[in-house]
Amino acid sequence: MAFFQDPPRLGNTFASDPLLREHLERTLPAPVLGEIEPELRHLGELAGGALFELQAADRPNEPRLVQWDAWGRRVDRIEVTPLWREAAVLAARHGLVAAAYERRHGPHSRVHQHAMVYLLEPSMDVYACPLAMTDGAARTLLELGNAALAERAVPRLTSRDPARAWTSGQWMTERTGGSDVSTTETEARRDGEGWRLFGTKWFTSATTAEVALALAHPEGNPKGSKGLALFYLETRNADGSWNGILVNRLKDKLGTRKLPTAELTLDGARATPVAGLTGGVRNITTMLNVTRTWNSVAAVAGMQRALDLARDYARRRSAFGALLGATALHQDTLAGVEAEREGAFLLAFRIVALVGRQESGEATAEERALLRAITPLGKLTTGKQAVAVASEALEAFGGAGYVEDTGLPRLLRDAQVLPLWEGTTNVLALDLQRALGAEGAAGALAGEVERALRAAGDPALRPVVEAARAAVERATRFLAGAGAPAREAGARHAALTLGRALEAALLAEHAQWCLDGGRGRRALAAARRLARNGLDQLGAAGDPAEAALLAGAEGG
Ligand code: UCC
Repeated sequence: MAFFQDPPRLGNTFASDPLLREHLERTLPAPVLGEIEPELRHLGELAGGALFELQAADRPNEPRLVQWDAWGRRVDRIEVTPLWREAAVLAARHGLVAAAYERRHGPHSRVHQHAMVYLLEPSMDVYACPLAMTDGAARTLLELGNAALAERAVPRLTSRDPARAWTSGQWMTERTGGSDVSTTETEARRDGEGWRLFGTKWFTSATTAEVALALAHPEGNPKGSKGLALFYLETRNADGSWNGILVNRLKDKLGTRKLPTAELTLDGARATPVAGLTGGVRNITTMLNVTRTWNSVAAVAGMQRALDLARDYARRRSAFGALLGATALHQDTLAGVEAEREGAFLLAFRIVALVGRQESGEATAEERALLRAITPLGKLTTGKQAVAVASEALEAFGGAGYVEDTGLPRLLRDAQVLPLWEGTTNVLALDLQRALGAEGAAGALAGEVERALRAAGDPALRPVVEAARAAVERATRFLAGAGAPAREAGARHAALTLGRALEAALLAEHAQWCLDGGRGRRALAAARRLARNGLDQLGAAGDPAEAALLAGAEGG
């Protein structure tokens, strides 16, 4: 009989993730865990079962822009796919944004929220994007203290009722740039009724949102980022027509294919300043720090999904007379990748825990400084790991990982956006340097690594402790000692060194807890492997003479 390969399968993705369960048990009070665990188990069942099946069935579908109706009216209707429609309902019902604002579990509410996001996102095809921006918009409106806007929008942005819930966009990027937004061309002009926006937004994700926070340049303000203001706008008028917005086209992107990302013309969209008529960039950073945290969680969620599938496949696929999972080389490959994802997971969820402490007013000054630094650090480190892990996981399927109807290539395409949007690796490496320059921040980061390493007393963890300490010392010396051009050239290497060292430290701490509680040696093996994968990335840091490598043939 002809041979047919069994496809990889998922079970309950909460049950199949010991690290998630251990982490929650280690960091949450037992009553909190007792309250949230049944729902997490349910979401794990859904994510590995019915929603996973819907995702597979939805694979060929993509969002569609219908610009004209049959009678020639401009309608610019964006139709999303069935999976996204289902994701919107699930997200509202389970409170994927709301849980953070209801604060049922005090400082642990953010962990609760992001544990749900982590479980559902891999089966929702990047519906986390609109949710992240919605969370970011709610936090920004509250933090900037615009009571009228907060009262109007936050109950909708945090609603559990799918019929009432709103999502938000974050409209920054223009043709002039998405990293450097100082040359934003969108103009804000005042008329008798208030402010109106005119310009082009070049990359607006989830353009189905009901509201958006947008950067614009109020007429008469000085040029440059300090002359920008942050505006709130509702995308539709009361009668359902667009609020001075034209959808020019949807972007044809490498990945995030279910996510409708549009180019927009703002042609007199009514908008309200959120907090004054300057300081827009500083004001939108509240939103960016929220979406960067989501990015870290989405990165670790994607890694876990890729590995869950690769592990299952290794138990089903035979080659050269043995199951793949029983061969030493395949085991070694997957172990190296699993160690990356375990470190990344603990870094992402450490950020989440600190956000929860900050929002509940319990964070110390040191924790606040630490959070400011590890938000970009986590985003840049986990984003890079997500791409590497997805690529390796696809390779673990051989050619099947490269074939669309297996559903596997999406894992790599959707990972590739993670280091790119919400601040590229380089932009965030520079932001990290800025954050570490603030009083107490460098000490807070070094202190966090030490805190975790001090907990890791088992002799088997000594190589991890030594490697993490050495990496932090080297990066700290580099950042303190290098002149400005070298510090900029080495920013990415220094940042990744710090990020990987912190991951190793958190993993060592976790491994010790597992050893102490008789929970096995998996985390110990992961910590040791992460250290052997390499923490110190400064070896590759730039030499100014390397500029010649960019010169091409004519540059000599
Ligand atoms: O929008 C995009 C796609 C949307 C899709 C979102 C989906 C998310 C899904 C995730 C889950 C799946 S893509 C576009 C993304 N663009 C960015 O993220 C911007 C990247 N660029 C930067 O972050 C830059 O560092 C800038 C834009 C912030 C730098 O701008 P400027 O003009 O040079 O401004 P400054 O002077 O550097 O910063 C202005 C102020 C300063 O404070 P003041 O005014 O008091 O001196 C900074 O200290 O903002 C402060 N600041 C911050 N504060 C800058 N960055 C931060 C920060 N991260 N946190 C706190």
